[in-house]
Amino acid sequence: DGGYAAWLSYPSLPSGRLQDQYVKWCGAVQATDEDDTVQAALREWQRGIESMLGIQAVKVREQAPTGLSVVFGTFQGGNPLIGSVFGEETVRIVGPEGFAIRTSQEQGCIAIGAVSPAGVLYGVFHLLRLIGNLEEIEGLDEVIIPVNGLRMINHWDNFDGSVERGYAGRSFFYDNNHFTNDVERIRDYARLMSSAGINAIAINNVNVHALETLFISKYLPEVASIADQFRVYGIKLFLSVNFAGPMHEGEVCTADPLDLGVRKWWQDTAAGVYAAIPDFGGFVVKADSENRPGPFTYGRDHADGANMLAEALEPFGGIVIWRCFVYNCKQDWRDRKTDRARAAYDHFKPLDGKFKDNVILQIKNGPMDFQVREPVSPLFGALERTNQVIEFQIAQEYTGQQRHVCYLVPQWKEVLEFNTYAQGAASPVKHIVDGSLWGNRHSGIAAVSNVGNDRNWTGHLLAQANLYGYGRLAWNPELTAEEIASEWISLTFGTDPDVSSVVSRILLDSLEIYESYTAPLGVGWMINPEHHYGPNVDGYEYSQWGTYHYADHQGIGVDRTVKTGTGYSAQYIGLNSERYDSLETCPDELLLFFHHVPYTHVLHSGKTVIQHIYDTHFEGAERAAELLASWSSLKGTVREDLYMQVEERLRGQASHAKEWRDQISTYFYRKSGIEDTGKRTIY
Ligand code: BDP
Repeated sequence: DGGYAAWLSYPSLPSGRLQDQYVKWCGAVQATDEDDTVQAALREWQRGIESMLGIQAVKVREQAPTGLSVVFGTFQGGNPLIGSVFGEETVRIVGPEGFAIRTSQEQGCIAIGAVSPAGVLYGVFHLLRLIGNLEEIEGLDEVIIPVNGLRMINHWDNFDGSVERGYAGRSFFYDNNHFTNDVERIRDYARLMSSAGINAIAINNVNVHALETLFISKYLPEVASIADQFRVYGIKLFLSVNFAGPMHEGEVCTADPLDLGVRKWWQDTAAGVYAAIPDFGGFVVKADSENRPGPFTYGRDHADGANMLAEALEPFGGIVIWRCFVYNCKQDWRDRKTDRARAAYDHFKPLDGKFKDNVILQIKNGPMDFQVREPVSPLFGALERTNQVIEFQIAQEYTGQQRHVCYLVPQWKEVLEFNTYAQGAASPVKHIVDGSLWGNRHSGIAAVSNVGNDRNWTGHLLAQANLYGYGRLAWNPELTAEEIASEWISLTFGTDPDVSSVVSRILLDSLEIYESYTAPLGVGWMINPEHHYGPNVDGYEYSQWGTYHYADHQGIGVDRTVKTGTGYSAQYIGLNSERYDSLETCPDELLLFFHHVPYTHVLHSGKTVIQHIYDTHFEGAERAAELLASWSSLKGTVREDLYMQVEERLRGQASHAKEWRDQISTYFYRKSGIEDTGKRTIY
């Protein structure tokens, strides 16, 4: 297996009271809806039950089951048991993707009912998850509804089979400018995604190359067959499109969004897409960013660009997901007033309220680019009249590239909990992205995928926890990082409490450990240019990408204050703006993001900046080595093939963490000339 089944491996459960309970209820199953999705749920249920409990869930057809059973279906599907277990009130509140689940002693069944077949499927995955986590199932009575409407994955897969920022092999959608048509792999991927709650997937890179512009025309039949697979699992397919699409196919010689020929081209193209894929989700667009074409070329703004595409998709119910990752990647590093961090806000804040209501802005969680630590993007809170989704990166581009373990759920939680003060004292990001703060028509969460054709999907087996965790968090941001880790561990490795406590500790400590031996105090980058792996303090320092730390012999950090710096801190609202702008109140972990300080500056922790750098790097490397030691304690307990994969990665991480430690501490020792009070060897 090698990790292929991931969290759907359904490890067999220990015998005991709970197992008896499950066996008692799960011997028979009834799912009478003929719908493909409900039938897929039935297959999933039978597979899970057999694997976890070692029994067959016997399918009961028309007649009511005689003994105890599990029954699921849509409310309108006509199964009398579903009708008798759930009242009208439940049907009314369940919503398009939610489900109700109830153990009815009277009817002798555990029933799952939903409005949509996808809701039924989510309910079945839920019950399997409860069983896989040894939860009681005798007193169930809940209505469960996803908190976020859009729960999306963005693939950065290229038609040639490479994956931009992919760390788990190559694409399983494409190879060598062909579609792989790997039906089984794509189906298993859809199963995994829907079991984690994902309902939208964009299958190609936001950087759309020449041949990929043909996904919306010539290659529609192949795209449609992927959509057919996704549909069964409640997932809508999206495509990234090239803003200059009309020009690529040579029919129109401009991409000006106000040009009638261009508008017509997009309208016709959209019609063609919907003819092939009636439930097509919509377009994802990266425009005027990192050399991609966009409306700026024609003196138009991003509302013009997005609205033009929105108009084309509107008749079919499609949406445009327009990315706010727009900045100048050719800036002059000598100009200390230009600040890449400001860019998204400066571009999009003035456009608030100008987008059509089937446009959604996709905003990266931070103002820069998925660093291990950066503040939350100030655009959250600034757009009151615009649909928006947050964009996370599950792929570990800057967080160890799936060679280091870095469980990102705690980082995402922190971002979602961040209070923007946009509308009174309690305006956390999670209420902006779920649409509740401003009553948006569309809202939710998107994230860059971390999968590839590696046997275990994510390269590092423990990186599966990020993929699973992302989906679960998008479904319900109230789940804790601990709860998510614990679910994932049971579903992947089984319910042995020793395994659970060791793996859970590794996951939960990993982000802090990674942060401690890499770039310090929120300054970011310090990685090798282009591939972004491994330490290189000055790698981007004199480049045009806008990614600076400004370290010299006296101090370090980027002055983003109002008085002496770039003024970025003023993009935040009220207390946040004051807190970041002041050296006294700026939190330590973001100090160098907002301030340029001498190495001797004393942090809230009581340490100087330079001593903090030395200490965290030495401790971090030590703790990285301890991760390997803890994992080793599981040898013989965790399945051998899984054990070995992780051991190999943790070994690599332990030695790479030392390289980080040595380069960073040496660099700052030489720059500052200040001794380490810990008297460790720094060259
Ligand atoms: C950066 C990646 C780059 C992506 C870009 C994006 O380094 O490869 O194209 O983000 O989000 O993180 O468009």
